[in-house]
Amino acid sequence: MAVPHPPQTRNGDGQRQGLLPSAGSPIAYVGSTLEMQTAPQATNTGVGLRAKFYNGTSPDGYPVTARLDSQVNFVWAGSPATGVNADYFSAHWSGLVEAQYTEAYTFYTYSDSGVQLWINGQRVIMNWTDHALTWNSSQSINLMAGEQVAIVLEYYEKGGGSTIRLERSSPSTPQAIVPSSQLYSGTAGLRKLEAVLLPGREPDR
Ligand SMILES: [Ca+2]
Repeated sequence: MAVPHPPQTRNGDGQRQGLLPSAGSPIAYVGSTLEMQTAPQATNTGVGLRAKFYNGTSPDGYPVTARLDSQVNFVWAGSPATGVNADYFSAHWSGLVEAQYTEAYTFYTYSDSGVQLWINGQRVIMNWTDHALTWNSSQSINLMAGEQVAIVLEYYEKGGGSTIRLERSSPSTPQAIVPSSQLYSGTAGLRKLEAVLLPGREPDR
């Protein structure tokens, strides 16, 4: 979303003069010149989340296997991955999720069975129970365009049907599967995370 530039004039020295921004605006002063930082934009260059699969219904310890999942939208008829049980298995997806708009987002899971979701370190969905196909949703989460926040999704299956889906919506985003372009993992995700954790320090990889 483009941010309109404030009206500007030039004085006799050729220096730019602009309307002073209100407190808390994203406009920054650099040196003696009024500059406006470019509003953050979504990059939409994600490739998916890191997925780890476990035998048993606790997604911790050493995984049986790991892979990149471009999105989370699965209906498994049996084992979800080589070496993983057809029943009594669990999964853990992690990485960063990017917002396209400065809006309030809602995240949704559609699961059989147990599910829990963390956004930005807060657990926003908790239905870690045996259940048939169930929708769960988070509270509204305010995000900024281009902002990337940590996401962790955990899931387990015991028997019968096996489904897990991750969706999101915002006022400008019809509810739909979170696309791979807004999910970051691996080196790309770590670079983004490093930039968040170490502001001002450019990732050198
Ligand atoms: Ca089941």
